[in-house]
Amino acid sequence: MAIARTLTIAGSAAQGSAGLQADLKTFQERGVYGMSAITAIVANNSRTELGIFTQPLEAVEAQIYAAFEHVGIDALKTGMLFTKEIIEHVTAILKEVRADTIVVDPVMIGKMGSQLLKDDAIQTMKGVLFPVADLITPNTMEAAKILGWDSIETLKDMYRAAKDLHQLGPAYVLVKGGSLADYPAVDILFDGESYTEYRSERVNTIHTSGAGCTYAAAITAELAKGKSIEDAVGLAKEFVTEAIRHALSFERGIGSTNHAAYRNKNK
Ligand code: PXL
Repeated sequence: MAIARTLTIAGSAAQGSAGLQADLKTFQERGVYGMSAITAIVANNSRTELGIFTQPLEAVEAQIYAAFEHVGIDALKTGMLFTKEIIEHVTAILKEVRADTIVVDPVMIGKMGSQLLKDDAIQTMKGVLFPVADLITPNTMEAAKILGWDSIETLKDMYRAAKDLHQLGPAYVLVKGGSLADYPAVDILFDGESYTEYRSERVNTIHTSGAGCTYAAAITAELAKGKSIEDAVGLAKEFVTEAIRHALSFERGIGSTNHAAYRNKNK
């Protein structure tokens, strides 16, 4: 049986809501075959100061080759890449294996506040990785940081940001406006010529850990199955909105997006 194949190159989020755990759960929910290459293990907890365990470049490289050689890839996404060395190495491999359909989620800060991209790696992400991306998916905070702006506060700012980010080389830019206070959750897709707006109602919850990862993973899954970027984003927006609407609280701090919620949507 032929099945679409996806890879996430990302961090492990030990608590299960975000990172490659979110990606693999989402891949499974969307009916594609999921694989992972771990860049770093994130395990923040109260017992030890050590929360992030970066993997050696050789380990990252070996995992990516394993996915390409043993299975093959229809679409892949990157999440937490953490260091400029990892970004450079991953980009070189993706060029060498001629990967296409690359979704870059420029993950910077986790919902629990962990720094998931070093400050000196932002330039590398912009200059080296963005030009090979088919789609980049920054939220407004990430978009502002990448562009060197103070902040993005309005829909108009989001349109300008999408345009400026497109200049950095990705085929498509999706600026996610979920954190803009005065609007429903509006996201803007730009392909260099035209803009598409995606809207959903704002869900009032703090339990959104993993939302960005889940959104980008759902897009990647739909692209692997052959959907256009416009349609993949539309489906993924519904998928992540449902995951936020039915978020899981666990009654301690910020809870998880519910990666399995969408399957019950129309039941
Ligand atoms: O949600 C962003 C994110 C991405 N990747 C990893 C994470 C997190 C948030 O905690 O841990 C590995």
